[in-house]
Amino acid sequence: MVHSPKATKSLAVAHDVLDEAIGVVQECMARGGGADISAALSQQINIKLKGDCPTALRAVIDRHSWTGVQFKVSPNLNALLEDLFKARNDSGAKENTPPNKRRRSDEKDKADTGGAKSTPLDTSMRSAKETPEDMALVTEIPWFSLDDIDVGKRLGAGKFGAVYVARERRTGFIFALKVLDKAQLIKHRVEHQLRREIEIQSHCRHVNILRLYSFFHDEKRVYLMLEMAPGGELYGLLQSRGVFSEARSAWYFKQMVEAIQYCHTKHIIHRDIKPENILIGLQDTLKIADFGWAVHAPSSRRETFCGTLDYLPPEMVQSKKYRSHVDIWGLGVLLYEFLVGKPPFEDTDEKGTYRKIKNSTPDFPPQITTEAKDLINRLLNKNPDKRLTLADVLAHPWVALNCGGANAQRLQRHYGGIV
Ligand code: AK4
Repeated sequence: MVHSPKATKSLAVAHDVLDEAIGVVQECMARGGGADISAALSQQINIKLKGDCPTALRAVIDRHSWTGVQFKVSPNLNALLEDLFKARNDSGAKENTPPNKRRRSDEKDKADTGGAKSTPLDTSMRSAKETPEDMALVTEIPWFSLDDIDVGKRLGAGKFGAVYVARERRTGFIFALKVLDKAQLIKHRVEHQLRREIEIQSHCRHVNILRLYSFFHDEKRVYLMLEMAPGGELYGLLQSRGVFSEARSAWYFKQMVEAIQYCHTKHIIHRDIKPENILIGLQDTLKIADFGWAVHAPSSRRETFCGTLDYLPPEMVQSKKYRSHVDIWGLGVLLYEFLVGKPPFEDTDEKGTYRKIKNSTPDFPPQITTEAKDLINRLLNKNPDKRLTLADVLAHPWVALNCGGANAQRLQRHYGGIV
């Protein structure tokens, strides 16, 4: 879109003002809960704000409320915003499109709930649908800060920050500390995703799921305290070996099936199973990590309670029924990649991969056994209804052959593992 010079200038002002507003909101956050945002804003940037759009300001507040700090928004903020709105119209800067206009529907009223002062601990994981059980879990989690821990060697780095070995000073407990840059999280609009990940992962207790012990944040960063997985990413091991033997694949695959089975009993669907998201713990115990794409499906309790299934259209019934089937497909792709060294529908471009996923059956190199092929084909059934269930997977001849009977002890001896 081409703007007039005047509009471009007011757009630039709006950006500056927004940056400054973010600064104010962040400072309020650093001071702890219950900050009076309207006083701070009018005191510090009232004059400059004249060129800005109030929606953008509301959005800034909304976008920071995910950290759990509750802002006290007194009625005079609304007056201030109305005032600014008028000022903006008067100055003719109508084209000002706030960069942060998109709002998250389930977060939008959070900024108005302020009032009581609360600690970061009990507000930081609060959501509209919180049950007493959830609250009990949240309050059980101890609250840490950087002063409580020693940070050691860097284990890895990504777009949002790095992972370090860390030790809790009081107990000497070793864990992995993932440091995420708040500005990056906000820039890429993934605050919500992170919040969901924290909510889901901190509720999971399974040997094959990486524990999220706790988390905390300061002015600039969010810190995740994670279970240490000394073997690093499974992706790295698969890269260096090319492929895994059928015995090793079966050992790994069974652990992943059990982890996903656990998730599904808790109505959690992972949706992003791949070697990059799997870490290696002690004695070849695999740990699923990164629940950034996971969702919490409605609980059966709620489904029965609502009792409105009779009225649902086919696409809703289907989506409910089939949602968890994506993980079964994901396990099929994973097993193929273990045995063949590349994903089954790989192509030169995304369009090609898309076409293959829809229409092709995977090709198998000659060394893959008939039983393994059979299992993979049953997991990669295009019809979600015809895919194996997780219980069927564990009972499949290939899994039974490789992980059961005499082989069970052999695997246990060879790989160890923590069961
Ligand atoms: C490595 C050993 C969400 C959003 C945006 C434990 C990020 C080791 C490690 C370890 C996340 C995550 C994660 C778990 C793994 C952290 O990665 O190979 C390093 N390494 N080596 N953890 N032991 N790494 S990362 N959960 N979640 O990053 N979420 C996230 Cl919205 C950006």
